[in-house]
Amino acid sequence: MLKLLFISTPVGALGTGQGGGVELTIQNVAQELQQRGYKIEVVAPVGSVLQNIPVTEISGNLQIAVQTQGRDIPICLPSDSTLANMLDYARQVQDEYDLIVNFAFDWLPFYLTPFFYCPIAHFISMGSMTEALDQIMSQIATNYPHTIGVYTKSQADTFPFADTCTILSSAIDLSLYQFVSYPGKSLAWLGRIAPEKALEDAVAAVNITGTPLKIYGKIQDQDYWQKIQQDFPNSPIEYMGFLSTKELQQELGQSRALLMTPRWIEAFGNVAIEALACGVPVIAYSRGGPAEIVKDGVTGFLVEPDSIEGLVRAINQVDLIDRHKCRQQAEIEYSLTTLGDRFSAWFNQILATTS
Ligand code: HBI
Repeated sequence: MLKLLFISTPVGALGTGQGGGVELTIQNVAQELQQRGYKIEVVAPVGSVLQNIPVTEISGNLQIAVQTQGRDIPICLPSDSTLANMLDYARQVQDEYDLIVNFAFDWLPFYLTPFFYCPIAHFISMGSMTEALDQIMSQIATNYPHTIGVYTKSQADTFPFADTCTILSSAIDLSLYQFVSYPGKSLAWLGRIAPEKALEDAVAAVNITGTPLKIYGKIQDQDYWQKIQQDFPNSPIEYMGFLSTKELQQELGQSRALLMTPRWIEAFGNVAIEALACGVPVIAYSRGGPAEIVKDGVTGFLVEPDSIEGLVRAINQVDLIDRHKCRQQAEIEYSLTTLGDRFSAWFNQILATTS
């Protein structure tokens, strides 16, 4: 069976939430392929934790989150870069593996691809971010066809090399999520608390409806979080912290609906399928990944992007949604089995063209 080396996102240790949705993707892909007999090793920053997957921890200084920079930022690496150290480790052990799978959304792994003799598959977990990344990714897309994988078509469409991307969607371990048919009163918002996720829109909406809103996720931008609380002093919101999947799904299942208010083109929106798996309808801006997930009027509502009134209207109708349909959609479209089928087909295609 194939031996795979995964290179993690370098922005934070796996399990801290700093890496957002891609942390879940690495856990789920590694878990499913290991179950199918693949030998998997994950190279990740010190402090990384995965369930039952061997992790090689690499020290050094973490990479700055690319979405906090502008489109024209120069390529940057801190001194003693964790990313560079991970790639040097991969270089040293590459002959023990059939394929390297890169999950870092950074310039260096793309630039170094021709320097490796082991083939590299690049899974990219966001839409287009900077000119320098678009350039180097386009070069790899041209010189190494089919080696770039994405979550969704709308994510791929943000890149000049859209047509060469392999669309892999996403999935969750459904056995970790329990269906809840009778929820409590609260709505939920879930994700990294940072400007691109536009939490302020969800707060503005519940400020109008008066519906309690429970907020889960890592506070990535403290000033941004403080500003929201100052702008909406009396809104019915409660910050619940960053929970593990186990704790999160227990809370999430009690929600009347999940609000998703991405300001950017959300590449996928793993939180949407986590909610559906618990029977929780999703109210989302009709933009990016969530627009490809939510079946409008059936498993939630798609709202005109950035429209607070649209969110309010959807909140007032959400009890009409049949929560069984939400769980059903997760089971049909987002199981680990379908994820494993797509990733192994992608890897086989790459190895067939590089051998
Ligand atoms: N920024 N530089 C950098 N590298 C990443 O791998 C990265 C990031 N920002 C966000 C991020 N990864 C993940 O949270 C998303 O891809 C899901």
